[in-house]
Amino acid sequence: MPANRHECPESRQLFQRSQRFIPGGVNSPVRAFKGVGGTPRFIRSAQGAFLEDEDGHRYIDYVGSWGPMLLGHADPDVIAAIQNAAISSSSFGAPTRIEMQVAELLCELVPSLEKVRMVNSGTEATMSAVRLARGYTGRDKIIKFAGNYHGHADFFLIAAGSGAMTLGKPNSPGVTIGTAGDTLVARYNDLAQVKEIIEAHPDSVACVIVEPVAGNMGCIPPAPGFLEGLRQLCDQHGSVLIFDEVMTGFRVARGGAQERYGVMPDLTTLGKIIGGGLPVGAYGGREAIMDFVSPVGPVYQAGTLSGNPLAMHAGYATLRKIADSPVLYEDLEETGQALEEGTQRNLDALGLPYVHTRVGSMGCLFFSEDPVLNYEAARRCDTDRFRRYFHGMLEQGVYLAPSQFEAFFFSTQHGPAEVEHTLKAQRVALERAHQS
Ligand code: HOZ
Repeated sequence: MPANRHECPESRQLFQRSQRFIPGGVNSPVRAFKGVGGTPRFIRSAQGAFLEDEDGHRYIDYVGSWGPMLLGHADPDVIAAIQNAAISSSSFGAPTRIEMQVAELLCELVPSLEKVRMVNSGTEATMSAVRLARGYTGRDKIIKFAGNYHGHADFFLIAAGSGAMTLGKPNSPGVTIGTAGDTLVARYNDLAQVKEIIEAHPDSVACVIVEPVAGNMGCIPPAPGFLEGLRQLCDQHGSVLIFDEVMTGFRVARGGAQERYGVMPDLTTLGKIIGGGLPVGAYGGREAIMDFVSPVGPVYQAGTLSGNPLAMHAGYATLRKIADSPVLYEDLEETGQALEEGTQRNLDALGLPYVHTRVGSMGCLFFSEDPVLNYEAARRCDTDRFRRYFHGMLEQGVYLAPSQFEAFFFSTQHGPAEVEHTLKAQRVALERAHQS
């Protein structure tokens, strides 16, 4: 194993080979390290809070597969559930007991869910939820927020966050003018603007879709009253309120952001954690709306691998642990506080006025001296300093998302020792990021 994490000959060689057969060498753009430069580390295994790359370097993981790994990697109960399920075949394309149990548990744990439909990814969940909102209201337009990311369906790739923001392409070619015209974009945390837009399109807005905690332009919490205001506006104008909780579901509280902030959407989209690391998505909400979905209602949506038994067993094992532990979210909060306080101490010691956000076990260090409440403010961050900080952390064994415009996530397996190492590394990385 090379002594220096800077050297990664195996990853470099694999990346070169991958680029011959996979666009950009990756299966999701932000993984290519374009936002920070250098060679993406090819990961061969992970355990608990740690990743190991193909060169044998170990890292404390703050990506968590972009959110799903709330319990850490290779949780023994989740692995056992997958192994046991696989013995009985990996797919039936027919109803199963386990998908019913997952649906039951989701409706028990997520306050606004009365019925839920399983799909295979967050993108599928948000895309289907919007189709349902349109079918239910008989309206075409949707309101989304600049810098929110809801997967890659055409009508979401307008002012999109995440990889689209990292690569500076918030509007994708390939999205027709007609499709783009039905997406109305508002500023995150700006209720007055949503009101203006919704009033300018009377009886036309099918839904407002929002990340209740934005996690795809860094991590930006909702301003006080923002979510409540969206609820009111949707009620006044007969629009469906969709919380995209793919990232925040079971992350910021057991019942997601809706529980944490006490605001109930009409529809909720889920993914990531509910699949225990296997590909999964779900959308659900009020029965009256969900019963518009085929085969009960006229809005069509289907999928060969929907409710896949391996994903359902992994998801159920994860959700069961979450449901049964009385202290899981308190423990995560404690870890989060230690990270937050330590980061503030590091920033103060170095006289850096940067902004640190955190909601539950997700957060972000913005290289910005001003508060970051929306897309424009996130865009103004010093991405060059972030790049140096990122590489400083990587060299010291801390794996962050390779973009200023992604959140960090930690798991129940991140304990005091991992926090201590992270904060020490952070101090050094911040110092280095500021050496000219
Ligand atoms: N858009 C995802 C994070 N916000 C990235 C997913 C991935 O690259 O795996």
